[in-house]
Amino acid sequence: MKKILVTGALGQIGTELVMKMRDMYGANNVIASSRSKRKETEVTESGPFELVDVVNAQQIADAVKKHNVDTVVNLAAILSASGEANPSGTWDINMGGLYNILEVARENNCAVCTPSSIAVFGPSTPKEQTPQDTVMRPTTMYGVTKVAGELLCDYYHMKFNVDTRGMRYPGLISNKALPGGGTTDYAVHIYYEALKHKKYECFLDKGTRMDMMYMPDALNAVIQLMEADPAKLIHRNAFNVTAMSFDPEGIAAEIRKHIPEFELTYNVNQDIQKIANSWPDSLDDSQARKQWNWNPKYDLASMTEDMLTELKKKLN
Ligand code: NAD
Ligand code: AKB
Repeated sequence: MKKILVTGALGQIGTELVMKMRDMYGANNVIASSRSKRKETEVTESGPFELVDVVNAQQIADAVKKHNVDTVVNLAAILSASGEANPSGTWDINMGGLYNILEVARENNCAVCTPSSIAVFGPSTPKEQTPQDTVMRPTTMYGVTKVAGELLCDYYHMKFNVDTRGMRYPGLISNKALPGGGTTDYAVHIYYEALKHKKYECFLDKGTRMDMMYMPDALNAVIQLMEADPAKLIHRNAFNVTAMSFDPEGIAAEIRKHIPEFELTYNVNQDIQKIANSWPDSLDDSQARKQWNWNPKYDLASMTEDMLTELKKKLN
């Protein structure tokens, strides 16, 4: 049975991943952690919880030893839009935190799963069907830390035999925790505003196409990749994964099938638009499909139906 430490566990992914993994592996085998605990939530109360700031290597090591951890899922990070407001903090947390986790993992024989992002790509990357192995020259601090992080994880595998794995997530859409300061966040906010006010003012321009995925598929991706037979993994850090690709008009058209009077307007944030323009329009995830049977379940239509149903319950 695995003993898993999740860092950054109170964010958009951790809020749902911890609960799913506690169901699968047993509540006491999944240790949620974050650098602070502002309130009690089901994540902090349904199993072990530790205060771990990933910039503090001793706190990571203490949690790993205390709970006999054998796997770390590292979710602590600063995302793209917030990262441009604080590049040096983004470097310290995304790179310094990952380095600390890899060192603790090397010393304590832990496997490490760290999500990467479509942010590893940049303006010189092929935009359509972006291949698994291609040009990676990102123009955001977040992207720089994600490329360097992928290389560092591969290095720890090659040099020290640490079992490191990761996937390049696209924008994630979910209905439990709000997203934490990314370029793709509009695709979550739009559903809340559609239900609350029947209109949404988008900070990205029409025609801005990016890859996206619904949270249930994103959770399956981590678990499937962590469980994958290592003999079948040619790549490790990190796999392209995607489920759909759309622009603001595309998601609005889908929402209008359920809320016909929904209105979409634009008030473009040029700084965030620049980030979105530097990312792919669509990813080729055939290597993940081949090497560990990646196969997402939700497309734009089924995700929209589920998002609106779940959010209606939450907002009522
Ligand atoms: P999030 O911002 O919602 O959560 C990250 C959490 O990390 C936050 O709760 C934050 O408080 C915490 N944190 C920040 N600094 C910390 C530190 N020093 N020590 C401990 N915790 C700290 O992010 P998320 O969406 O849950 O993303 C998790 C991972 O997935 C990140 O690596 C991110 O780059 C990656 N990812 C996310 C998406 C997405 O759309 N959500 C897409 C691609 C990749
Ligand atoms: C962001 O927009 O920063 C994230 C990501 C795609 O990495 N959602």
